[in-house]
Amino acid sequence: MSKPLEGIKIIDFTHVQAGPACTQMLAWFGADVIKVERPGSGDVTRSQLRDIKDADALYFTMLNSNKRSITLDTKTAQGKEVLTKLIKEADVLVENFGPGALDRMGFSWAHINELNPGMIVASVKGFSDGHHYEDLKVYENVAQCAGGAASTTGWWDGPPTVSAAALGDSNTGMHLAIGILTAIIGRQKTGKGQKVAVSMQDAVLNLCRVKMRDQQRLDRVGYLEEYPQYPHGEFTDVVPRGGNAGGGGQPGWVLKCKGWETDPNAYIYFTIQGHAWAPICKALGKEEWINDPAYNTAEARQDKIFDIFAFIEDWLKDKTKYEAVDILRKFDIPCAPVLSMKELAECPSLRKSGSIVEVEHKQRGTYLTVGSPIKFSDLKVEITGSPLLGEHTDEILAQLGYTPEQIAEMHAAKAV
Ligand code: CAO
Repeated sequence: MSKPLEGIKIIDFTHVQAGPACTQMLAWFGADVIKVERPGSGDVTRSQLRDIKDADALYFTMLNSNKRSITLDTKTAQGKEVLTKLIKEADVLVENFGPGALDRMGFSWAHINELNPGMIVASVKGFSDGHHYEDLKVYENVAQCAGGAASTTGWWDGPPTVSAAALGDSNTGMHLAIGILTAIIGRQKTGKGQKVAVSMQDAVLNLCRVKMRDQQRLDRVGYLEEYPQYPHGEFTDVVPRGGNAGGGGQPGWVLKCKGWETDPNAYIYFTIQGHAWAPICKALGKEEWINDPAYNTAEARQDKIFDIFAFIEDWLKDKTKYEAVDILRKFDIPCAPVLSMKELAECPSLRKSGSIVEVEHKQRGTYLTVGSPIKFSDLKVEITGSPLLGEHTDEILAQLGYTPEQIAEMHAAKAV
């Protein structure tokens, strides 16, 4: 079966996580993604946090599957010539170098556009063009701090806290993928390429949209009723950190289950959905709360929400997180066990759906990776191992029309 992005050629000039996550997803869906790496070392993640001596690290293999790799020193004349040829025949160039690096290399947007007017140039930077921090280099947690995630995450009496989820890196890559696909569709109508840019700060902020909602509510009324600070605590003029509170209109909290004293993940997340109040009371054996005016509206429950959570924790104390969810699911209560990475890695449902997959790698044997979270009725996403450094250099050069002699000369000159 032909894949939807087959025929789209992407120059993958990305490194670390934000860019590679974007191009990996496009490769899964059929694009020919050519990862361009510096000879000798390649993407820094090949050697970062290694668990097997001299083998590509999982950091690299889990972000670069389904790609081809060419090594190219793009600061040499020969390297520039090869990159120029690639640009002339590719559809998209994706990069996430530090600000100005592509220009310094001699491949400004204007020059690329001249070489190939249909080319889409997609970039990740820490901050957007023209921003007063546009010159800054940025990593994940820097972006989480600059994008509003850190100031609104964690405990009210603790410092700003970053999330383990890659809101700055992979999330920015996903935004960029949407931008690239949009530009490809745009090009079908106009024939013209364009520049697509996503800043990590903007991508984080986009996911913190509800916190910007809360800032405006706070400005207007002076409190936020779904936060643990309401009604007993104090609000200042900025959105506070809300611990594990539900961010929407449904109060929720992480609650202890049987075994929490020794198992750091023996918890469930429990949501008190307004219209599920009666089933919640039935599940907890507290039917007298169903029509009690002190409990039967969200407003009435607000000042005793933590007493209610304490009651539920008492109900949970003789149930494992799995047993608890098995009971609560029968009452249609939104909840889930808190799952560790080990539990996720071993989860039969995730294996069955292809969300966790084992793939072959030439150096590592098999390794586990996260498969496509997007499922299609007409596309089976197959994950293949990441390429070794320069594994496809000769093949790609030959496809560009270089003879074996010219390729050997480039190797000798260390241009590839
Ligand atoms: N051949 C020759 N030179 C190459 C090359 C190649 N194949 N590939 C890269 N280079 C050069 C670049 O041209 C650049 O050179 P100059 O600085 O001399 O112009 C240099 O290598 C690396 O540039 P860099 O600034 O991208 O690298 P860094 O390690 O100092 O910074 C990072 C890394 C991630 C902080 C920076 O790239 C960045 O801010 N990127 C944008 C934001 C981003 O994506 N961050 C997320 C990363 S995931 O956590």
